[in-house]
Amino acid sequence: MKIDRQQIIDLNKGLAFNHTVQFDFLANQLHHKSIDYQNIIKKLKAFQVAIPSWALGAGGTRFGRFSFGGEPTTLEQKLDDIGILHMLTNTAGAVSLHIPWDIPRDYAAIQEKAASHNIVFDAVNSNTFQDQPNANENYKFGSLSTVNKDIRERAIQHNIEVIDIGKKLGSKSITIWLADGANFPGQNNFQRVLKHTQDSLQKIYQALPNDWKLFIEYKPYEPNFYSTVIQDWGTSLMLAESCGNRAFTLVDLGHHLPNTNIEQIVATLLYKGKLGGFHFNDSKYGDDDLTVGSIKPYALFLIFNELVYGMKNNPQNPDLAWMIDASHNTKDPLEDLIQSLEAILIAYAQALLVDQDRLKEAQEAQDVVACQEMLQDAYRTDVRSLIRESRSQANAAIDPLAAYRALNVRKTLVKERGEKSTATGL
Ligand SMILES: [Mn+2]
Repeated sequence: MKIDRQQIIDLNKGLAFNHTVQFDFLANQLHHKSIDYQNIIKKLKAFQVAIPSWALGAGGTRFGRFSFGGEPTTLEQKLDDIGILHMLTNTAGAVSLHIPWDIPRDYAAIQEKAASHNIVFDAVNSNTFQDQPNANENYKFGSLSTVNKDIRERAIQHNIEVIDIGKKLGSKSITIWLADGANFPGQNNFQRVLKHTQDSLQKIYQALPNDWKLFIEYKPYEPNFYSTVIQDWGTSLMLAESCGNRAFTLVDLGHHLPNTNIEQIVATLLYKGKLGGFHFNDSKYGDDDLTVGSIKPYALFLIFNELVYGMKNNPQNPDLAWMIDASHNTKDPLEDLIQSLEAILIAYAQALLVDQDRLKEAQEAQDVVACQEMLQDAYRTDVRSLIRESRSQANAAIDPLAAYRALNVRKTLVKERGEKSTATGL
């Protein structure tokens, strides 16, 4: 299925009057506050988030998987789904591939398909957290960190193969997340597994093309429950520094213990020029992979406040890679992704409302109340009509979720692909 641009323009016509009333109201308010809302709209229009190839089907849990009709079964179909998202939202112009779930069979055809949807290839992701069918490696006790030298070498080789696949598609970065760790005290010698991991990452880094970046993700627990080798941002940063200046830390919002001050981690990494990328999702208890902004929208805004500050004030930090990393067990994955993209843009737009110069003045005057008021005023501003305006200007859907439903996207996909199609992934 491919949505025609004209279908969206026609749907927008029906929403134009209400949208204009709401947008004019907000534009007036922002004008009175001397906020350059046109510049914010420009930034929203340009903002692109990579959709992970594993998020287009139903997600699995440890207890089961309930498939969703019309799931994409090939990489081509996954790109078609992202094409639909991008057409509706104007924010999904990139894909993040997971290898080996999505190894292209025909590179030229895949590149052509992506180009036809205006999708670029963002970071590629390696997988040493599960054994592949008929593979020799056994990652039960770890991969890059394990005491078994042969398995370590194979895991390094896998990552180098992933880089080679990415090179053929035009990717410029690889993300490594390690499931390595221990379930019980004494199982691993902490120092030895850390050294193995560092050595392995350095070998992968040596195979990295000059214009590529290496992103090192961290996570405090799961699937191992006693310890994880790369447990936190400090360990990730230390490993990135041991590799070189093209290695960076990647922050996945769900990979923190409850109540962690993620915005402070973001600020610290930006200051050191070592924040490489982001995996957006939300969580209540752990790595819940829930829809972005569905549980802690204020925390998301505070994170974006640091990101916006960093993008303006930290030239030492490279452009960031924005990705969603979520799993959908009960929702239509495409609807869920539309909700996530909306939540990301809302937090970004709110953060752009913060007058950093005035905030600095209040901070220097030690006016705690004024500081808090400034952030909360931005957060409590309903910026949705700004986002709708940015989409309308790009001929994307003013209301993407409503358009998705009005165009019967899922029904059409089920008709095309069947009720029982299953996407690759967990
Ligand atoms: Mn992640």
